[in-house]
Amino acid sequence: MSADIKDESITVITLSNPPVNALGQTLRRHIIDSLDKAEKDPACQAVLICGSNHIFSAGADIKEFGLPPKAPSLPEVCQRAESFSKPVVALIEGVALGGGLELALAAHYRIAMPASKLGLPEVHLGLIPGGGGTQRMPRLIGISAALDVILSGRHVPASEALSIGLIDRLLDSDKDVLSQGITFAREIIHSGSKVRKTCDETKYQADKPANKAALQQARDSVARSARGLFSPEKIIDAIQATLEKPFAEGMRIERECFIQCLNSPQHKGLTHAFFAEREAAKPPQIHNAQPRDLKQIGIVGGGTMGVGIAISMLDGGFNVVMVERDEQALARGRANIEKVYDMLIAKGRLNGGDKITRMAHLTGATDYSALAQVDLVIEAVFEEIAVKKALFAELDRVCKPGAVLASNTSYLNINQIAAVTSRPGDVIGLHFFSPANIMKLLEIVIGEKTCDEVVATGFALAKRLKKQPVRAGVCDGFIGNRILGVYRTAADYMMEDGASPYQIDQAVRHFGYPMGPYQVSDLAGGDIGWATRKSHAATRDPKRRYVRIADALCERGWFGQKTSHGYYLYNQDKRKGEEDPDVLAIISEERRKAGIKPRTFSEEQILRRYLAAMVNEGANVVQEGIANRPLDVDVVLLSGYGFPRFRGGPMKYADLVGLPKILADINEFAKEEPLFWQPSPLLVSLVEKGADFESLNRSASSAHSPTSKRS
Ligand code: 3H9
Repeated sequence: MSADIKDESITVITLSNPPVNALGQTLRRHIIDSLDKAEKDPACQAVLICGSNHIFSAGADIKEFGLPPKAPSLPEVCQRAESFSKPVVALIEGVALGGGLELALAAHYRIAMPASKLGLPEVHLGLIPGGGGTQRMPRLIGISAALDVILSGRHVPASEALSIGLIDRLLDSDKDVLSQGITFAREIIHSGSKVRKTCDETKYQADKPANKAALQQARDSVARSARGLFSPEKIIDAIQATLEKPFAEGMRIERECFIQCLNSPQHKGLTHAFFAEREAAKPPQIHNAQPRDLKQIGIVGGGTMGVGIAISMLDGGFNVVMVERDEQALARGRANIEKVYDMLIAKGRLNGGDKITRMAHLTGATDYSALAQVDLVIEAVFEEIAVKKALFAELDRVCKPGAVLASNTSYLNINQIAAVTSRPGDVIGLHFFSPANIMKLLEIVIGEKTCDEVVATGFALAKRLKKQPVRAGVCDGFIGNRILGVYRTAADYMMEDGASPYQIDQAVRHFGYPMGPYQVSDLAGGDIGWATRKSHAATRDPKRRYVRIADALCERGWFGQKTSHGYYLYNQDKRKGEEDPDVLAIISEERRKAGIKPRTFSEEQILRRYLAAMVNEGANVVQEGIANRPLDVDVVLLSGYGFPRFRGGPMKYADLVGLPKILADINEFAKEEPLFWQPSPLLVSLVEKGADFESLNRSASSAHSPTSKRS
């Protein structure tokens, strides 16, 4: 912790706890001790609180949650700052988030650099602000603005913070931060301004009808859109207290709600997701490797995936060369990119100038020689191994030495693709998800010979594109699609055994998914899976049960939304389908042909099968090294497959339910369907040892990263 600087009449308290100045117990103690010292110091006339390393504070130390509480608590620290007898100024640079902003709210004045961001993102961790944020913020900026900031958890830019009254002054980005802070504190002293307690602020309390309406509106909106989240309701309860109760009573209510949230499984799931995403982005393979420099990117293929990837690259600031087979296809690709940008402009998410700048970085070609100078080329051509092999042989011929050769394949074997080149170390899978410019997940598929430097380049690229990278090994479908194949089969078996697709979709939605598997199938288009099934028909294990329902729909040309008919019927409102009696009749007929007497499934029974299949295959994927750790499986399913974030991912969910219970379910289901329900050896061994997936995450982190602070 850096020594505090004392400058004449101003005591500077520096928050220093790298990397983000989280307010752990040592730092909290330091703040209280420094304030106590400054209070007694007759020379001190004002206190300036600032952060080290260009960041104020990211809030409470999330790793301390769940451990026995250690004094002083964050509310005590904030209370001490607010009740300080001399003016306290919070000097904000970088972010002031969560408890960090709550400390600033308890200060008497707040000033910030233009690039800073302020927010109370506790809702993303299943919490409510617990350091007085729900009580001080509404008093400072009003109920309506506070509801917006706290319920969204968004990072408010400093200029907006100034306009809503969250800060008192925007500083000059060209001048030294600390000296501007000291100047401001001196102004306060010389103008005779006194302490100004946020808890005493009353200016927004008077407008009772507007405040009540804002609270009701927030409750309605949360009921509509929070999909089972617990903390938003609690946030509103605590904010409501600012209208009805004195400050101290409001603080008691906030604490009560905070503790309820802290003890909820949703907080555990969301916190797991937070750390898992960060761990997944730095796998052991890249610890000692330097990424290659990337400036120019080549993209082969201007179809849906090629277009999405191109937009993502252009948004990331790269120069892009798109190669297509002829001018017509190239023009179509270019037009589709423009279409996406025009849509964003229409929605106010992009301005016309940005579109022009981005499009200026795009060039097109119909000859592979245009890729001679690119630093990385990614192909998004037809998903067929012979096509990919021929293309990579060509890329090997034209690309400069050191260029990364990437495939966007979703299933195919990267080792076989790499083997046709003279530089397999440079070949990697970069599996984007559709629409590639929107979906966060990027599976980085590492072949047997992919060199660490190329892996590191993939992860650096993901960061630049603001994607969530996860390292995956080579197998059919990698992590995500392989697991999807298995839980989707479990759903198909249930459908053939008696559950309707609508009932399955509903159960999955009630669990927290935005859509059920059959809605997803209708959205993606049934024809793609049908083509794959037909191509695999000759090699399919005849002993394995095969559900023909999807084929029966496709044979009628019912491919989902694009044909207005799939599992659902799409009439006027094309996106929201209706249940279709004809589909149910087809399912009944298929059951009859397969000799199956339908039985009923409760929602709970549906979910147990669906999730057990997911967890079991997740365990297989870890056991085989396709995923580094269970947390990598969680991140893939969370960021690419709609698994509800508040449950932390399937492996975290399994830990919370208890692995013995999941294994018992699998063993029970195996009595009916032994070929499909084979317990993963990893799951069995964890249950035997009384261990869980989290223990594997921990041991993998400590084995590979001595600096990891995961707890
Ligand atoms: C709270 O404040 C509750 C209170 O209201 C009440 C209490 C009573 N604690 O994301 P990055 C680590 S709840 C501990 O890669 P970036 C992170 O794990 C808190 N550690 O960097 C990573 O570690 P590692 C409310 C934290 O530049 C490293 O810092 N606050 C914390 O992309 C770098 O993080 C939040 O929810 C933390 N609070 O983004 C803010 N924050 O290197 C959460 C980060 O070992 N944090 N770490 O992997 C963020 O949103 C981003 O980390 C931030 C930086 C924007 C700050």
